[in-house]
Amino acid sequence: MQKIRNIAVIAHVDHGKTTLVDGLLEQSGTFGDHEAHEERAMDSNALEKERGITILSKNTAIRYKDHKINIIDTPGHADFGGEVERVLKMVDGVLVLVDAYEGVMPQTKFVVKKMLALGKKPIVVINKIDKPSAEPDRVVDEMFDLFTQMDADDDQLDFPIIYAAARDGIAKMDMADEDGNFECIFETIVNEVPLPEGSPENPAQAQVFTLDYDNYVGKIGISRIFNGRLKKGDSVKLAKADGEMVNGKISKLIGFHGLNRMEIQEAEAGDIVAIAGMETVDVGDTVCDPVNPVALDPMHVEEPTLTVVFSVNDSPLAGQEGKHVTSNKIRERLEAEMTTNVAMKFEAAGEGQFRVSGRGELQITVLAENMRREGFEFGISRPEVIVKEIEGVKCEPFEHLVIDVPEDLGGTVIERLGKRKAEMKSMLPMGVGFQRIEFEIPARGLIGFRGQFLTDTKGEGVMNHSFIEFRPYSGSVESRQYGALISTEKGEAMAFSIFNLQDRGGMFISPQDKVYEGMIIGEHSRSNDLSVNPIKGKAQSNVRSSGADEAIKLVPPRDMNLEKALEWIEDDELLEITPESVRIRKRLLTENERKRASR
Ligand SMILES: Nc1nc2c(ncn2[C@@H]2O[C@H](COP(=O)(O)OP(=O)(O)OP(=O)(O)O)[C@@H](O)[C@H]2O)c(=O)[nH]1
Ligand SMILES: [Mg+2]
Repeated sequence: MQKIRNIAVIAHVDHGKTTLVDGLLEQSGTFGDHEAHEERAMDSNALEKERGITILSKNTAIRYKDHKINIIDTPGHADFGGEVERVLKMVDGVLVLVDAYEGVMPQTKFVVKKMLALGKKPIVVINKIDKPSAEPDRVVDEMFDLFTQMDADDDQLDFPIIYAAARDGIAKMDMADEDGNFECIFETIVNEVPLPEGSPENPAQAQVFTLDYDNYVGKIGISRIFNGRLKKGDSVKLAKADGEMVNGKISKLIGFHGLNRMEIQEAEAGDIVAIAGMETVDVGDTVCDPVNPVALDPMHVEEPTLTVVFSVNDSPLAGQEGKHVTSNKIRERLEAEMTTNVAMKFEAAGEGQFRVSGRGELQITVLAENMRREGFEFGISRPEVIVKEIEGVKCEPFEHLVIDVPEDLGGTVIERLGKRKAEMKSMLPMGVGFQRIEFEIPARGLIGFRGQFLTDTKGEGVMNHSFIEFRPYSGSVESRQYGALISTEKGEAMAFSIFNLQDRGGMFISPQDKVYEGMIIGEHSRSNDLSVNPIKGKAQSNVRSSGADEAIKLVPPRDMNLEKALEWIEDDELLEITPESVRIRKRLLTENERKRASR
């Protein structure tokens, strides 16, 4: 039997997980000498590369001495927290990274709590010790406090600590030591992470934790083998979540090594492999011995907290920029998404409307962004939190929010959050003139807050949040303070009219942009909506009155990308998303309709 170790790398967003995995691949010699690879090699899909964040967890394997180490890199952003929970079931130990300056952040708490509850063996990596502001000792204390608060058992509390600068390939067991390489990380994994339980001699049991798709072999289930052996060509039973047993056959077994996948003939208990051949495979299914099929515990999937409605685009510009615009196409695409993305849910919500639920705005914008790149055109409504009844009480999701702000701005932010029903939990100086303030806040209060926060802190504030639990509903929260500037006309925006509208508020459009009646072209500087005409040209007689006429000075428009626009809109507004544009509009396009509806 092979000597296998299975680990996951978990942490708050950006604390350096994927970078550390680069180092593990590199220093174990898994990348061949001449094998070219990019930075953060595991972030392989286009949106991950562009945004520099991990969206999907991915696994790889390295060899260290005579050990095989299967490594699963996980996403750190709270919206993808559901992935982490699933992955944790597949491993026996974890590397918990924490930034040597930022310390324990909301998602650190989230992942540590899950990891401890599942009884995994932690190895703490204090990363980015090269930062001038790093305070590794403080961060170690924070981690101890966190583990204690979260009821770690004695063995878990006795965690090894590694200090690292993952980006530079440096690690050591003591801050006072000379900088070393990742040898100490490999050794700690091999010595501390338990060998997989289970035996190759038992009847086969493998659980699927991620789905993949391959044009040649179809649906693939990436699975951890808990017992027995799997061979190419084997007949198996697939145990579904509802208890049904489906007959299947392993048409291909795929093994992992570094960034490569290769076909293998056989794999056994303890290993992580990809299994092809079963079109009905879902996350959580157990691939079992056909004679003695015993399902493993079903997988708990985190429930969604946020929902938006995707709809057929019915704006006056509909169908001009997208390839896929019909209700059927949108439905098919969403259905396809849900077969691999288990953290999201979808249901029809009326004619040409689909309710899509997930863990947060980023998760939803990632889906929308992928769709627009594939040529889709559609509308999206304002995100709403999911409200549900628990023991007869109306409840809503609450989040743990941590903000780092310049000291003199703390007051402003606290006041602002108070109106959004946030409760302050602690306030600490962070050095370099910053304060860290922690809150608990209804998720509803966070919708649309980020933009305001960045304005209030002049872009210097940092905010992070992560789901805590459903709690009793907390009454109304303050939402957007400013009204919209709404176009009354259809046509192309003119520089002259934009120029004249600039002192009414911040513009979202540039000259020559297409506009229509009911489209929102900017944010009013007051709280009410204002209808304006953005296509009025300068009267002929004035054209040459001043020499500088052509050079009207326009303030650059506010960049309303998908995320910002989604945060910004209110209930009576919609986003119109096409491969080329993100427009904001009123649901009801004419002023008359809006007046009638408001009565
Ligand atoms: N100074 C410093 N920066 C680092 C170090 N390790 C990683 N970084 C940087 O931190 C940023 C985030 O690194 P990633 O590896 O993408 O972090 P991650 O934890 O995988 O992020 P998510 O997957 O999005 O949660 C990148 O800009 C890295 O270059 C380090 O040791 N020192
Ligand atoms: Mg990453």
